[in-house]
Amino acid sequence: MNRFYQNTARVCAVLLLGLLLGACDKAETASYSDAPTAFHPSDECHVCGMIISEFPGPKGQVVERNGVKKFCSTAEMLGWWLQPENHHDDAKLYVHDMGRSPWDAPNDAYLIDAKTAFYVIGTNLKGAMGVVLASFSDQQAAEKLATINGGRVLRFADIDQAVLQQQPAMHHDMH
Ligand code: CU1
Repeated sequence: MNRFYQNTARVCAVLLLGLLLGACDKAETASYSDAPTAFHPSDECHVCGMIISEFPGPKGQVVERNGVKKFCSTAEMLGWWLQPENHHDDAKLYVHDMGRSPWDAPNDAYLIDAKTAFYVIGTNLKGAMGVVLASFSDQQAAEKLATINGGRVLRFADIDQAVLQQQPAMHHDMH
């Protein structure tokens, strides 16, 4: 009886070891992740080169197989994305969900798919480079901001170069 259990335990240990080794193998081959990463205090905007953390409001992030690009604002990322040469099939676009973040300190735990987000344009909120587009995962949260602060709600597909240029760039007071 004892011997039977000993043998069973031995077989189980061998099987378990095999599973663990297999899992390690997989982790090594699948190192690419298209999940968003946190913004670092020294990250610079891919377009304008400014330090992203110095600005309030939602930021943009593009995750591709060949790397991650970070942007000081949603508008700056969308302007970059609207250029056809930047369209890559594997690109994932992210923006902060301002329904779950204070405006001055967007929370990297709530980076959402930029293509399904709701954007509020025309508020008096301060952002970084370009027109301020406040991004939300929740339509009602976006509409609430538009009602309270002025502005209107746009979808990803509504945003083109004309939208991005319809207001003068809102420069953050850097001095
Ligand atoms: Cu920028």
